[in-house]
Amino acid sequence: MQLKTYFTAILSAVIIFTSCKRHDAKTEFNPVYRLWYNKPATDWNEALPLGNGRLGAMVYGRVYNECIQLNEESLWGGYNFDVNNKNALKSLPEVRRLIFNEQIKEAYDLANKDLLATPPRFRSYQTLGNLYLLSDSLKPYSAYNRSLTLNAGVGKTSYSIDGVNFMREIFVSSPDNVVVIHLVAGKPGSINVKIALTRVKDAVVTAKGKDIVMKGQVVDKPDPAKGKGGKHMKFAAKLIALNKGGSIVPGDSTLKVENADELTILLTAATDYNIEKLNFDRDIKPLDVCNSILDKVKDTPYNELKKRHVSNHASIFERVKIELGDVQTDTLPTDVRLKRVKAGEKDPALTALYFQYGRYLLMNSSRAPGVLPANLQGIWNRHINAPWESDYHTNINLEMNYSPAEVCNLSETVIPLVNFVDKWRVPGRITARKMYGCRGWVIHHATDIFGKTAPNADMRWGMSPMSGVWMTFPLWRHYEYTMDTQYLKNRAFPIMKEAMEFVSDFLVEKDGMLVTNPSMSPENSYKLKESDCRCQLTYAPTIDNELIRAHIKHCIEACKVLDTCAESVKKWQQIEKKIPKIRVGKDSTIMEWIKDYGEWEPGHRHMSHLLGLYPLEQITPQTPQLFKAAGKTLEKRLKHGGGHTGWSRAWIISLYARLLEPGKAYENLQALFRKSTLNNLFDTHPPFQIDGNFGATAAIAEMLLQSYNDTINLLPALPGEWPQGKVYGLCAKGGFTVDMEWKEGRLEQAVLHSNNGGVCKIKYGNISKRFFTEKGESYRLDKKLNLLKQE
Ligand code: FUC
Repeated sequence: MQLKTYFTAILSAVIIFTSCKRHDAKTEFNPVYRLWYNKPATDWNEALPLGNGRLGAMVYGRVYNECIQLNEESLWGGYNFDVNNKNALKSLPEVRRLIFNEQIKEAYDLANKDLLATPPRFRSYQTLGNLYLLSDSLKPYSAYNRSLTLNAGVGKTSYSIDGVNFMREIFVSSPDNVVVIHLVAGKPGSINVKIALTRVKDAVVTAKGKDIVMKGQVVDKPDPAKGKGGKHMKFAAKLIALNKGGSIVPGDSTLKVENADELTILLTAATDYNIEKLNFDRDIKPLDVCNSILDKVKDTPYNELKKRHVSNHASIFERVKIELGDVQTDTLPTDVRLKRVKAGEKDPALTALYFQYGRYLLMNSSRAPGVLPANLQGIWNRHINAPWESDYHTNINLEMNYSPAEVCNLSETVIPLVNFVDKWRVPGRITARKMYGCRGWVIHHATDIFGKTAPNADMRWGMSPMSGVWMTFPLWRHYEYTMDTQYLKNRAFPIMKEAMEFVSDFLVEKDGMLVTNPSMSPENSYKLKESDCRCQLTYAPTIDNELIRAHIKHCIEACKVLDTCAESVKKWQQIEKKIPKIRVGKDSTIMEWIKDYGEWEPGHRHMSHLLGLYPLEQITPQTPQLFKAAGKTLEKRLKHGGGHTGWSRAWIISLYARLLEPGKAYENLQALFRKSTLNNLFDTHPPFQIDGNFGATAAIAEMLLQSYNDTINLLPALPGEWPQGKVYGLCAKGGFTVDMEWKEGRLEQAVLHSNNGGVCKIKYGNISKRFFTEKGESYRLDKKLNLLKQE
């Protein structure tokens, strides 16, 4: 019997592990998915995040003066204007000559003057403001608890005063596009609160009837580093308070709720940002947007809103289940568990919770109704001027944000990123032409929501012209996991191809090679022989060569799938031959630069030259010399203090997973908990930066499942500390979903769900199998990867 027929015959026998369960009462209270605390948050880093991709809320869970810090994804300072340096094209040849001549200081001075954006910096993503629930009474309370249940997406605060139980629930609904807060008490008429909505600047708040309205416009001060001042983004927020029993008395800007039995607050917000224009759009009236959202929901009972929210949320969240050890009931508050782990205790269930939290954060900062991707803080930011502007850093951070998206079964979170990258092409083409005289589109190391594509900040950080290429990788990966050829044809490939046009034009000849110039190895510096130059600018840093080689591979594969661009493929193949190869230096590590320069900071946080190991597929056990050198490179970085930022540590975990070193991966995961994790499980750079959460979530997945070079590798870096466990619903390239169970550190069984059909190459330890699959069917494998019949 043909393999294919054989498999088809046994399909009905397959046990399906994964199921997208409907929401039921259990969903909401599942302790495995709960972060909880026995005291209110003392600062923002203890508050608990909720979001729907567009609106964010950080809940402190305070008793008398509850604070909920709010965000709307597009509320930014600044605006869209041309920042390309007019002198760039004229000075480019000289910058290139100086770099080739190793006159790096001179090159830096000239580039900083003539290539850097004018003005060099942009403004920040901003908080929307705070919602307060204030109480007059300061009576002592007991039985306090606050929690966030990840699979339901519901936050809860409960306590008791004078024998009366109080409970607040909060969620941010994606189907209804509102923040919903619900207050109940054990005794009728017990709810007495003043509701206030505030913002530190640029807003006016008024109350009327049962509504509070905030209307604002960002006023930017003139700043030579950031551009003209003026009245820029318009925004609005509106809340409606709906009481059962008692009364609501409006003040000038607050609502006083007296003796209510129950209270529901519905809040939404909007700006006049229009992603199509990468700018604000005065045809959009933010308050009208708020009104139309609220009009649709204001008559819907609370329970109905909650049901809609939870079933939508759980349908995405519950695609993946994980257990990394004995299921631990969460009898200890999350901050206490974290503290114990920091002190060296084992709590695999906390790792599982942390993994699920990463998924939770991504789905709540990057999906419809939102239109923008997750920024450096996802969507949660309390500042007017945030650290690094809470921007989109494209020299590792934004890429890392999306590293868990596909493998962790959250494919739709990539869509806002696809749209945003697509929009960059308009300003990116202008920068490519004006700065470099090139076709295609380019972006450098960071951008705002207005699509600034010129190199910004300073040439010590800004000169990363391959960032656009890098940013196409999550787009290509979306195809590799979904195998959606229409998406590839209509969305991803046009963006990839145009990025390749830029590469083709930007590369210059040097010693028979094709090299990038100017460029840098993100944010790291090298020593020039006998000089005190702390040099960043260079040509053909290893990362660029890895990026270009990978991009050419992606583009050629895309052309094959789409049966197009035969002529271009030939040209790209010619280019590929001339791209410098990854090389090993005198200290047996991967060379970071085109020459074997000494590093200024051998423990630097960026691991740019190891991109070929993870997430790319260029340094593998099949390239043993590079594979060994990659291990040495990591060792050296760590020996000199590498991994000191959360995201850097997260990357190290993935790198060790790819090196098939579970012990080291685990050790660095523990270091991440110890050094870079806040009480609300947010990653800290420091301060809070979300890329570490996302990078570590992807890294945990990478320890359990890898799929690259056409092979799915089961449990490739399973540490001894997780001897027994289960994971259901991780995704693999080629359109597969995988469920696994293991015992005593060994695979027990796996189920492979084929979402697209086709050949599957699968591996566990030394065992490899290859077989055909039918679309929509599932295959159960035993510990030796033999196919099982129905039991
Ligand atoms: C990169 C890193 C920094 C920081 C910033 C937002 O440039 O080098 O550590 O994470 O992004």
